[in-house]
Amino acid sequence: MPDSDVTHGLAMRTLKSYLAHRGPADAVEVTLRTFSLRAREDAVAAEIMQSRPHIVGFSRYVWNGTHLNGVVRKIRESAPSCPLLLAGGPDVAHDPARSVGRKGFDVVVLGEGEEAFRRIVEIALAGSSQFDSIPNIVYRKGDSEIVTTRPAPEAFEDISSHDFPLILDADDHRMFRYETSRGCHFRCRYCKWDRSGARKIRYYPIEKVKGDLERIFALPRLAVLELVDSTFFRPRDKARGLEIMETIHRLNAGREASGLAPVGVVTEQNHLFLDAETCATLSRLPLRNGGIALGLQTIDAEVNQKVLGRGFNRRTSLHRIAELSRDLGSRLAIDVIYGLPGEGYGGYRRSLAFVLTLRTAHIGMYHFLVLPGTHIADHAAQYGIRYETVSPHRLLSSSTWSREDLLEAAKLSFAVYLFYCEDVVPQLNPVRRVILDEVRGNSLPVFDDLVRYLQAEHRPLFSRWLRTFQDSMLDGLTDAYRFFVRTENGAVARRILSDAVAIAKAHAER
Ligand code: B12
Ligand code: SF4
Repeated sequence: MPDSDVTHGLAMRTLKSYLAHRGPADAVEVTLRTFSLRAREDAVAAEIMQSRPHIVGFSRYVWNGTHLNGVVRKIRESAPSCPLLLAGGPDVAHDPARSVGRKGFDVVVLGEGEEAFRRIVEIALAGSSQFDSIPNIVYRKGDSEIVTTRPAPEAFEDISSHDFPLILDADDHRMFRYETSRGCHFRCRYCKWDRSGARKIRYYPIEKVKGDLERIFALPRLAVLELVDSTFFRPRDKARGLEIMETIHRLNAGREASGLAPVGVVTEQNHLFLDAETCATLSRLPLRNGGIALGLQTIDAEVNQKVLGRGFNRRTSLHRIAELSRDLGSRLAIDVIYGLPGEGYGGYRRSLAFVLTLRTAHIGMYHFLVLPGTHIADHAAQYGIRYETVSPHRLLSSSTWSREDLLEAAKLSFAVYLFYCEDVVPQLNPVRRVILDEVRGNSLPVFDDLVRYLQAEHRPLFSRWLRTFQDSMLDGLTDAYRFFVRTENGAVARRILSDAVAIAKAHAER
């Protein structure tokens, strides 16, 4: 149940495609459903049960775990004969035994799920509920026995053999997520990107990728393609990455020739792997503003190396990122994290101040999540880390971050989103223009003043936005956006805009 109203998550598409091509396809009908996180749990449960499913599979991530538990409870309460309830996804792995039970899921699949899903369906179709032969799962046997099957860390999908097309399935397709490879070459200690931990990238066959892209780009309403690979241009992947980007150029040219708008691309890249040739290729993509995301996280070399386990040469990296921001301009978005172990609020401010000098269209500022199963979570005590035991596992405090520091960092980040990041609240873009055109040097003090202003002049509103923002970044920003578009808020909105422009201009004159 991903949190998008407009598209299905990629996991469910890949699972369905695998089943259709490798599984007992004729005997099953697979329907994909996506719900907003705002949908009521009983309504979601009722809608799922309306089609009288035999098996219901859920994708569980940090952002939907609590909601999913509620939906599962409602299904169990409402259905006299309950379907088999499965869960998979990155957020089941850390505590599967707690998710499985008479009130929870029947089966939890750990790690990549295509083959496990196929085998569960096959066994269920044969009328059995004995899943012991499937590695890497936890399931309820009978009324109360919880079985954890043989671990098989090596059982990662051989996606190079997945030569069949991805089933696109019906939805509005304004945005589509797609992967051409899995895994990551690095193993940063806070990240769960590469669940194999193998520091290896695995690839889908290039002909399949091209075929899928061809069909995806034929979708008339498609506006954005999000490529969810960890990176594209590692030296040994560069030729392949360029081939994929050139395919996208060709397909977009085809769209334009037939009167369709080109598709904007969003992609994650590693600054170390971008050179003149790859930048030139990326520059030709109709990338959305901030379409190329770089996960900088912090400019602190020691934190990068000793705490996060990332190779990081401060001089080279910052120089390279500054060059990229000149070459790729507004296409670039840089991500930073507040709450990282080993650095405090002062360190975060230094990273943010650096990123602001790059004048990118977007900055991603994220509250640190202590994702269970990561090295940092396993060594939480070493950094005095306290974090939420339930999703999304936000940092609560650590040896270097107090609760108050985290709150200050959230306020500052919120102000940067509001008044700096292009189009988060388009009505406030004039403030960004003043900051970019008129403020010289470090612009962080402008945002300190903007925070002070919101606290002094709009305290209830700012507190509400901030509370929502701290619960969910997207919801907090959406709340602010909605405020500014409502005509009944026009007078306050205009006042915030003119006061904020004046605050920024005051810094320009210094
Ligand atoms: C696209 C993406 C997003 C998208 C949304 C995704 C969506 N709605 O579908 C956006 C940009 C919104 C996003 C945001 C965030 N994301 Co994100 N995102 C991803 C990304 C890059 C790709 C997900 C994907 O489609 N993968 C491809 C599919 C095929 O893999 P998969 O989802 O893991 O599915 C496989 C298995 O898990 C399993 N499986 C999955 N579901 C099911 C269901 C069943 C029934 C079965 C049997 C098996 C199964 O089988 C699948 C096939 O093998 C992943 C990293 C990655 N490469 O996976 C991070 C990732 C999922 N995100 C992550 C995080 C932390 C976030 C944020 C919280 C970051 C932040 N600090 O704000 C935000 C939160 C968003 C929010 N709403 O609050 C973490 C999640 C960790 C976790 N425990 O859940 C990941 C793993 C990245 C990381 N660095 O660790 N994200
Ligand atoms: S943070 Fe980025 S580079 Fe590091 S392991 Fe995760 S995906 Fe790979």
